[in-house]
Amino acid sequence: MADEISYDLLYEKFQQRIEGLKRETPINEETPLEDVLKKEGFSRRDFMKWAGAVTAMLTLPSNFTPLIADAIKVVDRLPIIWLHMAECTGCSEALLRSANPTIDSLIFDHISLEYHETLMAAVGWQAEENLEHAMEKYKGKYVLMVEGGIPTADDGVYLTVGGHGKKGKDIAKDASEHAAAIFAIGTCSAYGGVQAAIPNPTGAVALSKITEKPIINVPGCPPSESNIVGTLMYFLLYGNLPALDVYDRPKWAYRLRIHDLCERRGHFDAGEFVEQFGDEAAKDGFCLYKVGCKGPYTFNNCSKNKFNEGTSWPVQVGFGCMGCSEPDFWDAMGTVNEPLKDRLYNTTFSGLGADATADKIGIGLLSVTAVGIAAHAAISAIKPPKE
Ligand code: FSX
Ligand code: SF4
Ligand code: F3S
Repeated sequence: MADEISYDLLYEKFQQRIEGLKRETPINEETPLEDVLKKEGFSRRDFMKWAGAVTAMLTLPSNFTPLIADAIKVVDRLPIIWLHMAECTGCSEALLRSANPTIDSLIFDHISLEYHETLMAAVGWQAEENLEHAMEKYKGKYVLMVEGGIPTADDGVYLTVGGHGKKGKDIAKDASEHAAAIFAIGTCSAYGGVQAAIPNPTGAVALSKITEKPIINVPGCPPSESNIVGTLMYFLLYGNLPALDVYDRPKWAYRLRIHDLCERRGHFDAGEFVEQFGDEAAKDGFCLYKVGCKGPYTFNNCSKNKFNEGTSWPVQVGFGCMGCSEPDFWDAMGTVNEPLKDRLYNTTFSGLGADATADKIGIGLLSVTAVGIAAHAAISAIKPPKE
């Protein structure tokens, strides 16, 4: 009953928020989203299916689906500034460069991207001016999305942007100052990423080390398009920040371990492991733990949401999870093709172990899991490999 009452209130709150946004002038005055989707061949049914999936993803009851469908139509009232720091642009690619556009990518194309270095037409001084104008015009209203780690060694000289040679760390700090919400998109921005891996020559750090402002981390190398759009939808609906775990990741997306929802989990529990890539067990789709899967240590929803238009995800194609949404995974997750075995994963970014769990369930619980995995692996090691 208590839940029903709170959902009623939430429904009302969302309605008010959407009505409020409707009263604002759309920044993107071009084609309405419905027409964009229709032109790309998406039916009303496809759209409602998408809205239903987002509703479920945000762990809202299914009667919220029409509201989500309504909300997305006002997404172009949110000005977005997207900054590139040190990275591979995989986060932008993940979202925008699928072979056929998805509803997620079309939405992202449609929203008002006031500044995005790899997408905007402007170049040189004009681009720099665009950023300054957008920050001024939408002061306190824009959503800032930052992709990439931020070099700080030698006062940040390893990342400068534009003709004035402004340092990445200063651009990110300035843009953070008057943002309505800040998303660190990808593991690089959330935790430093590949350029922060030992020996980290450029002194790359997470966005959270550059600004005091609250940040929502959307890690993954890259994160899925649905986690990026879902985080945006959350902000659109609630108008505030989602509940976050100890690493500032939204709990609705990063609450569970890869291992908890993995389609190969039954094989793990049965002690059926791939011993080497290409063996019979690999063909049978057995568990990838012994060839390096870090799913037991990694919090993300990849098995549910998948990548590339929901086609697949690492474990499905036969390669273990690398732990790409965990802090310092390049260094802390060991060798890619080898299991961590009984090594506890407890020396990471900010001194917390991933094993502290999304909700601080406690080191103890994971220690038991980790020991369980080691024992499990040892037991299966003495079993003859499956023919
Ligand atoms: Fe690349 Fe983004 Fe990895 Fe980093 O994704 S996919 S290196 S998280 O910042 O571009
Ligand atoms: Fe899936 Fe990896 Fe866990 Fe095996 S170890 S069940 S492949 S997540
Ligand atoms: Fe990354 Fe593991 Fe998902 S490597 S993409 S968190 S399956």
